[in-house]
Amino acid sequence: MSDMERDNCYMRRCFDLARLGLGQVSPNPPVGAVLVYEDQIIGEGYHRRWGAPHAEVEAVASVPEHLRHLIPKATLYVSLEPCCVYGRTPPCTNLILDQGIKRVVVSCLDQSPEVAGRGVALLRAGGVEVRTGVLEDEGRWLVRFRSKWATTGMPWVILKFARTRDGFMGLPERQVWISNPLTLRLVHRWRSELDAIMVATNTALIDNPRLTTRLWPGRSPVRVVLDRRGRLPEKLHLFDGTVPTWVVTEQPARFRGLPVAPIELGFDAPDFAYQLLKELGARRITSLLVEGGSALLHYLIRENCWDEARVFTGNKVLGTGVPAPEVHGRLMDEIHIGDNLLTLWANQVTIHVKQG
Ligand code: AOF
Ligand code: ZN
Repeated sequence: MSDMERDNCYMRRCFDLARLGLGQVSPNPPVGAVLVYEDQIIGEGYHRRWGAPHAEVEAVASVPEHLRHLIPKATLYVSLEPCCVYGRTPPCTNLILDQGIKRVVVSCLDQSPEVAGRGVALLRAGGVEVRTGVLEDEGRWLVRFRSKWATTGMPWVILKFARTRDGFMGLPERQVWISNPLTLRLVHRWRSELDAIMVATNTALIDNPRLTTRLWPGRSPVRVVLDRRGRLPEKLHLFDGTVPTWVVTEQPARFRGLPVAPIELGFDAPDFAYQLLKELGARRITSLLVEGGSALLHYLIRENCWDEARVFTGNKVLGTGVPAPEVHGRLMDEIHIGDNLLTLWANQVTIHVKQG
């Protein structure tokens, strides 16, 4: 194996470890780390949940007693630039320097303004050899929620919808079933990995969704529902109090006594979408899944307030109905899942990270 292949190989292990923290670490990014001595992994770890030790700390702590003398001679691979500030935990740069580690390999820099390259600079100043940019596109993609939130104060917005083969989302006033059991479960997995999920009034009324993670282990995201005039009935699943639910409305008094937190916003404001995303960001929502309906999806696309789209196309043909939005972005992947085709898109305008 060449040096480059070796670095790529251990970085992939870091990514796999990092992904184990998805859905638990927000608003922190998922991060994985491995310690390698002479082509043997002597320790590895990942950031398990927000407030818990960082990946580097876990990796160092995992090295068994009889191998600890090798730590200063080992290379530390980390999927993200090590932090250099006292936050919930002490800086990882201190740990690396204290342990006498002399070589660190990093995928991408931490775009959080308090780090942003200073972690790497501190290590280099301390005599550590640091290689950055290993599988960088993939590394950036992994931390995209945190990067967008830390640099803009807004969540990463993922549009999700299903369309018929002839481009309709459904019939007016009626739900049309396009998903299959596999794609349904996949959506629940996505929910478990994201901070919040949003629907507008008509979807809440017509589908009466729960928006919970029932078909995959993990927690349910915060539910955000738009109800400008406060016309949603109290008996909806969204108001069952099982999951934190925020109602964006011009009529906050309407929701007194219900287990929901109103967010009062004027829907006519020209920058409504921006205000809404800023408000969610201020509440530490770093990722938002938008599940409909059609008007809300069209609106967010028109306002260019989306970052990623996950579109299911089923086999049904309706001939008429509610037109599905057109997504113009970079096609990242196409995956057949039973009778559905899943297409994954990235917004080329807002995107400041690329996929590997
Ligand atoms: C790392 N390793 O595993 C993670 C990092 O609030 P704190 O103390 O958890 O620190 C937040 C900072 O650490 C912030 O810059 C975030 O991007 C980074 N996360 N850093 O060295 C890790 N999860
Ligand atoms: Zn750290």
